[in-house]
Amino acid sequence: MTSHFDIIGAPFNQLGFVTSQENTVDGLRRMNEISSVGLTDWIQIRNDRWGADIIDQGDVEVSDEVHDLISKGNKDEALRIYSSHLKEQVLGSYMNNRVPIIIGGDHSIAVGTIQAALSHYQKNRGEKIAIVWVDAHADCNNTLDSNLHGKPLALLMNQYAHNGWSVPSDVALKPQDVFYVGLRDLMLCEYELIERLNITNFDMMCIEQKGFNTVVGTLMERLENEYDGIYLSFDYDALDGSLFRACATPNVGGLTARESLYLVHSIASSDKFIGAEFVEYLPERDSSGASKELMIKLIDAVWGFKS
Ligand code: 6HN
Ligand code: MN
Ligand code: MN
Ligand code: MN
Repeated sequence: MTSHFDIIGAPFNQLGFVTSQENTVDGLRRMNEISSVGLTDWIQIRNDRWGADIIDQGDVEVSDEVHDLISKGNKDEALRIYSSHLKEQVLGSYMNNRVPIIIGGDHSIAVGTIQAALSHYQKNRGEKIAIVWVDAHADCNNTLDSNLHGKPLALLMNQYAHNGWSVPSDVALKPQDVFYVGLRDLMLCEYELIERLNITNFDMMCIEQKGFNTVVGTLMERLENEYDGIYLSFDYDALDGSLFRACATPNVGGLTARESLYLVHSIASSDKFIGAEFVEYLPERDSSGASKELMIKLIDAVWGFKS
């Protein structure tokens, strides 16, 4: 498989349980006091020595208008506007036949990225797109409680009928096209939604019972047989929070570094892979640098795992 990749930074950290004014994407790009290597160096090595084609397209900045809306408490409108900017940037990659790899930001950015993927592939081309959602959480909280980073799947599936949220049917995400991996911290409303909509759920109990390799095999077989395209949404907190705590909502009992690398590589090496996002990592909580190293490895696992 030869692919051309765009890195798109989405440093929007306003709608999580912990907000951050730091540019979380730059924290990964740069070498700094916690690490002797950054994503930028790593990309250069892949391009220069391994013949990859990866372009860092920079960030979709948070505009003054969006900042203003947040400071006035209008978070829904802030997300709508930021998502529409991010969607345009991701669509730009698709128009140029490139594969977008988006780095967050909190998980609310998925509203923009997944709208772009569904608009390009599902609406314009009539293709079937699967969304693999790797997370400790289900992110389909359809109540008004809590923060918008816990609701992107409810918004995308038209299950959040509050504050003017609705998605046109041709770009709405169908519940049967969602594949959860790694869940272990659900709200009751999410549990009920997953049951009612019958969403495929390879949660941590299922992973423990069947073994990770079997789960990844079953997942990939379904994706390869039933879909035209596969998009990966990877929330850092899917990782085991006893070791990886550099996020707003660390949670113990999750994926190991090795499992997550294997999962990302399995998905990205499919010819059907159409893009990914890596979200929720907060450099200011990463005192050892272990999480930064793993984040860079996870992103790098998208274009190659030649070791
Ligand atoms: N995330 N379900 C919880 C809530 O507050 O709605 C946690 C959400 C976490 C969201 O980590 O992307
Ligand atoms: Mn999430
Ligand atoms: Mn999460
Ligand atoms: Mn291909």
